[in-house]
Amino acid sequence: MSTRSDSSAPARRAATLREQLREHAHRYYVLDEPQVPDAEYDRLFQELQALEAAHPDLLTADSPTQRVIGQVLDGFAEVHHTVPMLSIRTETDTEPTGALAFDARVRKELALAETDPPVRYAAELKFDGLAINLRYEHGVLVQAATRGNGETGEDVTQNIRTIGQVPLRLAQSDAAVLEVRGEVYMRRDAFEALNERQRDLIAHGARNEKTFVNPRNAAAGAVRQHDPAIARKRPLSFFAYGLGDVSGWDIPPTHGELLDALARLGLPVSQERAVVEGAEGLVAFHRRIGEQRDALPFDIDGVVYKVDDRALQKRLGFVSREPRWAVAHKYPAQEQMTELRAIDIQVGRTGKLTPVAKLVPVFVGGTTVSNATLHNEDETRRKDVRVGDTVVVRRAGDVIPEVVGVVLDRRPAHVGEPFDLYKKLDGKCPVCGSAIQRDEGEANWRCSGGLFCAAQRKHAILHFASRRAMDVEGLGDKLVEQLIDSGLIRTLPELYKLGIAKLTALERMGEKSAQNLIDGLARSKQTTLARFLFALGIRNVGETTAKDLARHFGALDRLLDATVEQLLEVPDVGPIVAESIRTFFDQPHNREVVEQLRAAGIHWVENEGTADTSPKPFAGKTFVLTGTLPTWTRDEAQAEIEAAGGKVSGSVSKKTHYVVAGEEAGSKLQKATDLGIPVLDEAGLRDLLKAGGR
Ligand code: D41
Repeated sequence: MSTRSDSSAPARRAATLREQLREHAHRYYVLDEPQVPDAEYDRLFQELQALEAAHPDLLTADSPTQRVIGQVLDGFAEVHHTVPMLSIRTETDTEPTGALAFDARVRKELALAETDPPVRYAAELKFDGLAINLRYEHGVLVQAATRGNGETGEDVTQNIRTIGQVPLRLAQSDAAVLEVRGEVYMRRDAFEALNERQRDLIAHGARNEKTFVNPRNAAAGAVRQHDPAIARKRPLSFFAYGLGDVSGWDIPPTHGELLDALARLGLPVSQERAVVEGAEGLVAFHRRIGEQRDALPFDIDGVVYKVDDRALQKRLGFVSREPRWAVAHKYPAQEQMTELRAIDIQVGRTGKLTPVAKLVPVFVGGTTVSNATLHNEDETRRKDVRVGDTVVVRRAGDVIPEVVGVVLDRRPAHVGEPFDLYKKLDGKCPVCGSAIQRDEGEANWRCSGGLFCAAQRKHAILHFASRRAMDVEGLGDKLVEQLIDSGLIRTLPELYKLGIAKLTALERMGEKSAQNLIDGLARSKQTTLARFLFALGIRNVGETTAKDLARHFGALDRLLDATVEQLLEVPDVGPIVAESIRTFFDQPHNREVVEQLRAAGIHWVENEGTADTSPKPFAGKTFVLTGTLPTWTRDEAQAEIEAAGGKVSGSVSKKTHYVVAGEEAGSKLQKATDLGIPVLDEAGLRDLLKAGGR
């Protein structure tokens, strides 16, 4: 047995830890793509620190514990910080005792006696983003830089300029130099929207795109994005919390007043802050913000306490780049690792099939999580998530928990197969057994059962009854819920069999409302083929397509048996729509529902659309409506356009012929202008109708 320290068990462990920490730090700082949650990184780091403390001979100069993390990367100009950007000490004890310990330390350093009054603190949020220095000269933003290693950061002025909240010029300040420090972060809604867009791009075959594991990584990626046009599409926010270099400006005497002064200059400062007294005040703030954490629109990983009085701050000074007068008091981590036991498939109310991870329960962001979404098949495959893997779970805000990645280092030998949704379900909806389908360029598999599928029933009935579909008066959200949950109806056609006695047996259902519903149902039976088709909720068949189909086929039976080729003859019906229609009518239960509805007395005049011989001056023209018109509602304007043979689309593209814009028209108007598409107001539309579309 060798006694040399570099082959002992602690030495081998230290080497492994260093290697892992280096790899994780590279993924985190350079690739913006961490593999393990911060909490796990911290655990490894602390283990190494403890090991090195117990065996000082194992300490190496290049150990990650000896380095101030953060690196300057290629591609951006270096910025030397005139005043170094310090770090903040972290209190990892997430209990109130963490606040007590900080107050005790401050009192001790200041040599205060127990009888001395409480210390006053400024308490604020700890935003989970990226520290940035904004340099204003004579009130004008001249430079924005990342923290880097605290001494030297990167010049990211171009990207920071895209943040609308960051003033390019300060309100009433001619200070020669005013450096404002703060955190750039991404709101949770912006993050979700960004990832949704990324998933969509990936589903459409974009190869270089990825999703981000959390808002902080998305923000870091956006700030260091080399193309400012891309940075602009990743909406960031900013909160100010301190100062750097200052000359020609009187710094207020307390931190609380400093934040007020920054807000008056037009800088964003969080409203969630307070000046509090002593340890008790800190504990109360920590608790109050902890309760609000999920409801905040952005992630925080803790709160920050700062001695309020600047004179006291000076007395306290700092040790190894960390001020003694400030501390970050953490909350339970929002990301944790756990083991994936199984992957279930959930059917949503619109028929969307979502893979759901069944996990070994884990405490994340303050609650125990045992299920987490995997979003869709592409996402699951791209991350290569397999049963038996150790995965990273994120739970933040009231968003459903999600699996953000796999810790490949921990993959066991007996891991499961790559995920294959179709194979797993044998092509059938797990709720109703109907065929599942996935359109090209669509990220999600769906159940084609629609009206028949129990998971989609409530949604399908609501859609069926909606104003633009069968227009059943008196049948809303609550009632549908009651009808299904009470078991009064199980399928759509049963709606038309409801009698007054059964209805009045429902809670809060008087005779009058019951009669109203029955009358509403009776009235809805006289309809049009287009409305009926739209009401069926066939995937990809919206109102316009339903009208096209009704006009083209004239009779339901001709449509029921139309081949894909015949469907493709309908103007504006492409392969995806044709396939959806065919799949829908190929399901025996859907045919059955259609027959039962006809048997219940639903009827329309066949060949109504085809018999329409009125002039169609707008034939082949596509319109987009945006904003509020002075007299016509959106529906009325649409009806006028359609009566003249035109189409109304939801989004502006090169194929749009006219945009009709009213009051408060937004991005669609902008896009029309950009593309050089003619823009009409209501009067212009009326003129065009009169002129017959010329
Ligand atoms: O919200 C934050 N992440 C935050 C970070 C904050 N509210 N206050 C901070 N205060 C400081 C000192 C005390 C050094 C002025 C900080 C940071 N520093 C900080 N963030 C990253 C490195 C340092």
